[in-house]
Amino acid sequence: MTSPPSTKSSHEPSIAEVYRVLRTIREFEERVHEEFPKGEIPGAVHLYAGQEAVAAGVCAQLRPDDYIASTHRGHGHAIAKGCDITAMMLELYGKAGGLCGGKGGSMHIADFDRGMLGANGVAAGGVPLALGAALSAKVRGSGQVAVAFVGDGGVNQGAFAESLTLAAVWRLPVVFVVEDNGYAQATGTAFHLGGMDVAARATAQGIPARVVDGYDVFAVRAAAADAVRRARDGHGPALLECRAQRFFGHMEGWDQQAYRGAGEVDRIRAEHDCIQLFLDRVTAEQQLDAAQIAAIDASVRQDVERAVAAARSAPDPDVDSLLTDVYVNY
Ligand SMILES: Cc1ncc(C[n+]2csc(CCOP(=O)(O)OP(=O)(O)O)c2C)c(N)n1
Repeated sequence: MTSPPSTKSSHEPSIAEVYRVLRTIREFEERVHEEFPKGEIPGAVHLYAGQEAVAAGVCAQLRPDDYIASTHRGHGHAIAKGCDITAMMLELYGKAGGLCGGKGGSMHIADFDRGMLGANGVAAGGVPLALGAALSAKVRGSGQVAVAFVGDGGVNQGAFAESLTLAAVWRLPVVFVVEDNGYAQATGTAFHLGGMDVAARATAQGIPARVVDGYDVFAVRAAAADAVRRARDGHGPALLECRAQRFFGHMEGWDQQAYRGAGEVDRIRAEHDCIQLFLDRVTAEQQLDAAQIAAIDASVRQDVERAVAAARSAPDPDVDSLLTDVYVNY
């Protein structure tokens, strides 16, 4: 059912809820990294660890009926938007009961009930989907907002440039969240973006844009609050360029990172771990104590353990379901 128009930006999650999302994404990704070499997970898997603050900070500002469109590196977005992690894990393992019936895998996780319009194997493929959702929300007057997550490589696709133009011209309630993790596969941004800010491309089209420290969930949340409020109140699109590097290689099974500087990943893990930075701050400010943190950690570990166990023991999709939920039956 469509919610009535509202200028309220979100059900503001508590600090404990934000931590739970950050920790769940990290635990999910580290566990998939451990499980992948065992050979039971088919298809390509791109891990999001290191970038958790972006998904958690942005989705903290969204209503349950808002939309997100994701990328090939989409687990974090799905978790932050509230997708069930057992159903996600089943999907990764290609099992019946997965979010897409076990037919999509990591790069096609979608859950329309949560407003998750899908991960996407096509670089920038989700951006026009978010645009369409925003257009629909505007026409229906529903007060919903759509977020388009896109990588620094994806922004070099024509679909991204065209989407910026349409969003500006039609004043759509869409927020573009560019995740600059420093690399498109193995090509550094200094080369493929020529060292330029993506934010400048948006401002050139009259779209307000900010560069945000993507390791700082509080900074992301504040920037997202402004952008989402603006969109919801009918003032049109905004863009956030969030900078945070990933911990793992481009994709599982192809984890070599020779294109990164010596010690680069170790330094990021030691100095720019968004979860450690979050914990440093919330413990110093006495917003969470050690017992609360330990309880969340233990409960998340159990959830992920249960998800993996369920996925490993679940049956494959029934052969009778082969031709359901697909666009074309040959
Ligand atoms: C249209 C298209 N061209 C090429 C590819 C191959 N490809 C997969 S991931 C990727 C890099 C994407 O980089 P970025 O958007 O920065 O995301 P990141 O992997 O860094 O998170 C490319 C080129 C693709 N998936 N889609």
